[in-house]
Amino acid sequence: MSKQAKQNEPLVTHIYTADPSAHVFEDKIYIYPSHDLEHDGQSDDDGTQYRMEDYHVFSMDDVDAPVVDHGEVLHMKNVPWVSQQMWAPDAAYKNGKYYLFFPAKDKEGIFRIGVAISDNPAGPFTPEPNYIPGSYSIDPAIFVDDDGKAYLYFGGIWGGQLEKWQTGTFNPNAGPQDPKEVAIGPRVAVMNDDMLSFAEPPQEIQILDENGKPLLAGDEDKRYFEGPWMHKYNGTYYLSYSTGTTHYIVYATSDNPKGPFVYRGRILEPVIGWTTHHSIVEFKGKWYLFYHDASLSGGIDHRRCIKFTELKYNEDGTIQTIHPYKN
Ligand code: FUB
Repeated sequence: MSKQAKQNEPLVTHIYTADPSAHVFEDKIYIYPSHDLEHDGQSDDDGTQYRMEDYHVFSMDDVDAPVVDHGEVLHMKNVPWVSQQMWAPDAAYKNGKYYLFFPAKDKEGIFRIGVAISDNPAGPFTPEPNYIPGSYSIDPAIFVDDDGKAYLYFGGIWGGQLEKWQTGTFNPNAGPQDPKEVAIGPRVAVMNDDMLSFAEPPQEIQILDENGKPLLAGDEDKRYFEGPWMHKYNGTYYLSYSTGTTHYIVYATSDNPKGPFVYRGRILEPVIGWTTHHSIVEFKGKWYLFYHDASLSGGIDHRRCIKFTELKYNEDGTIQTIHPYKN
């Protein structure tokens, strides 16, 4: 079941998909998205409506080629530690193998991050029996730098439970931040060479405004909410993410993959649906933004569809803002 890829149109229409993490492996674009389920159940700020149970992998030989569905590559029934909600995944190539990183709730209802391994970018993936020790929250994004060092970025507030980890242990009663507090940052951890464990405890990333002051929880059009992505352009590290409540994809830059990062601007204006989540990849000398919206379902937040569009830089390295519904 394949459909010709076209920019700004759903890449897949036979199932609902979201949170596309795109990479170039073996000269093709591979996409690792969430697989949204069609249900009419409860919807709330904790994201109960995002009930995903499995992952499919998609590939495109080129940006105008058919999108191939490689089928179900991992199901939660085969992951011993998972109880529910397999949310946004990502993948990396290292040691001659492909590693799929995915968040899900453990048997105690706490989000953790697991790894599954394959010899093939299209899977299927074999999960490790336990989640990564010391992992928590959601939205893993794995970045392998030019020197081979792998960094795992992760974290999401509200349903992603990041507020509950501010003291280092899980506090189920921790609530939203005061708007005057310094905003909670995403986390980064260097992976061990086996890609299965952290080489060091995760660190919180600082995101500063243009004047060098940390963004505050009340800076809702700029502060971190969820969906981190890391890419490198002309030697600079670009951390991009969703602002959640204000529905932007924004970015901050640094000369160090662990930051601190300085806020630089917007990449994507709001899309149809509450969530926005993206990835950025270079393919054949051009850069592309993969994103999702809820247009395929007529705006139902948890029935989304993955899309892509070209992303352009200005000469000074800033990114041109994309307006998803304007030509
Ligand atoms: O798809 C479930 C959640 O919605 C993701 O983890 C978030 O980034 C948001 O897209």
